[in-house]
Amino acid sequence: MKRISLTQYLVEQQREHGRIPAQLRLLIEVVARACKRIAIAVNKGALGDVLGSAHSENVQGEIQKKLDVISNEVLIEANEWGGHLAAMASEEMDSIHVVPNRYPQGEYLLLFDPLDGSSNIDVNVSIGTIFSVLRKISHTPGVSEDDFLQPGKQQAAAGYCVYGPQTTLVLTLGNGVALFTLDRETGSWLLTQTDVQVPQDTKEFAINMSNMRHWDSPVRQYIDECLAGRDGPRGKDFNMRWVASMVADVHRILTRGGVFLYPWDQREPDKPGKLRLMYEANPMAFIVEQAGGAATNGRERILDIVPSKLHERVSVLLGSRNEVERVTAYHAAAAAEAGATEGRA
Ligand code: P6P
Repeated sequence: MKRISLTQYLVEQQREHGRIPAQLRLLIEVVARACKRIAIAVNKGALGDVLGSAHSENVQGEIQKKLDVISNEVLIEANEWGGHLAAMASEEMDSIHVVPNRYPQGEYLLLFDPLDGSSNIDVNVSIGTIFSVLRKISHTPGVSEDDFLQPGKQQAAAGYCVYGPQTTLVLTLGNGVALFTLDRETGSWLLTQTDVQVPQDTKEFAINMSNMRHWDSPVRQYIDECLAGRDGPRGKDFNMRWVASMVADVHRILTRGGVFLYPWDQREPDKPGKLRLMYEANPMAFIVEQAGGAATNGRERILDIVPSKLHERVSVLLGSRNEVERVTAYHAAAAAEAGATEGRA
C-alpha cells in the first residue's frame, strides 16, 4: 500500500468522495496532532513528571492520574481555537466545555476519553485516547449538554489512538475504517491499512473473569460454554485476553477478531454497566460496526441508544458479529423466560 499521510487521506476523502467538510477535516487533523503530543507525554514515563496520581477526582469518582489531566488539557487547548467546534465533553470534566467567545464557534461537538485505561499507565501497558464527533443539530443559539445527547448512529466520525508498541490512530468517517501508524522520524501519521474488517467468528473472548459470580445468567451461560471448549456445546476451544484497556482490547479484536464483554453485574445493580456510553461505547461501536462487527448492550444496538445523561454508563458486548449476536440472543431468551415465568406467577 502506498504510504500516504493522514492529511493526504483526508484531502482525498474530501475531494474525491465529498465525505468530509473542511471543518471536520480540520477537527480530525487537530485531534490527531493532539494524540501525537499525548503519545510523547506517555512515552516519557518515569523520565517526565507524568506518572502517578494527580491527587484529584473526576466526575466518575475516580482518582485521576497525572496523565489523565495532561491528556485532557492537551485536547482542550488543541481544539479551542480552530473554529470547528461548538463545545467539547470529556470523561475528565463534570460538564461540557464551551468554546470561549474569543474564538469562532463551529458546527461540531467533540467528546473524548482523553486517556482510557489509565490504571495501566504506571505498569507500562498499552493505553489510549478515544474520541467521538457529533454535529450540533439544534439551531438554538449557544450550546448546552442537551446538544450532546444524540444516539451514537448520529456520529460524524469516531476514532481512537493506541499508545502501545506502535502508536496507531484508528479512524472512521462513516465509510469504513482506516489505520494510521505514527512515523516518529518524521512525526507523520502514515496510512497503514484501509477497509479494516473484523472476522465474523472468533475463538477469543475478553472479559474480566474476576467478576464471574456477579454476572447475569446470559453472560454466565456464554462464558461457561466458551470455557467448556471442544467437548462443550461450542465444539471448539476458546482463548481469553483481558488488558483492562478498552482501546487495547478493541484494537486486538479489530485486528484478529474476538468478542469484548463488559456487562452489567450485581456489584452496582443500579448502574447499567461500567463503561460510558458517549465517549467509550459509542465511538467503539461505530468503528466496530464500520468494520463489519456488531455492538449491543445485550438488548439493543449500542448506536441506537438515546442518551439521557452525558456520563451515563452502558453494558457493552462488541466484536465478531456472530458471537455478539449469540450473546445478545441469550439475553433475549433469558428475558422471554423471565416474562413467561412472570406470566405463570
Ligand atoms: P476493570 C479502563 O478503566 C476501563 O474504563 C476500560 O478501558 C477497560 O476495558 C475497563 O475499564 C477495565 O475495567 O474492571 O477490568 O478494571
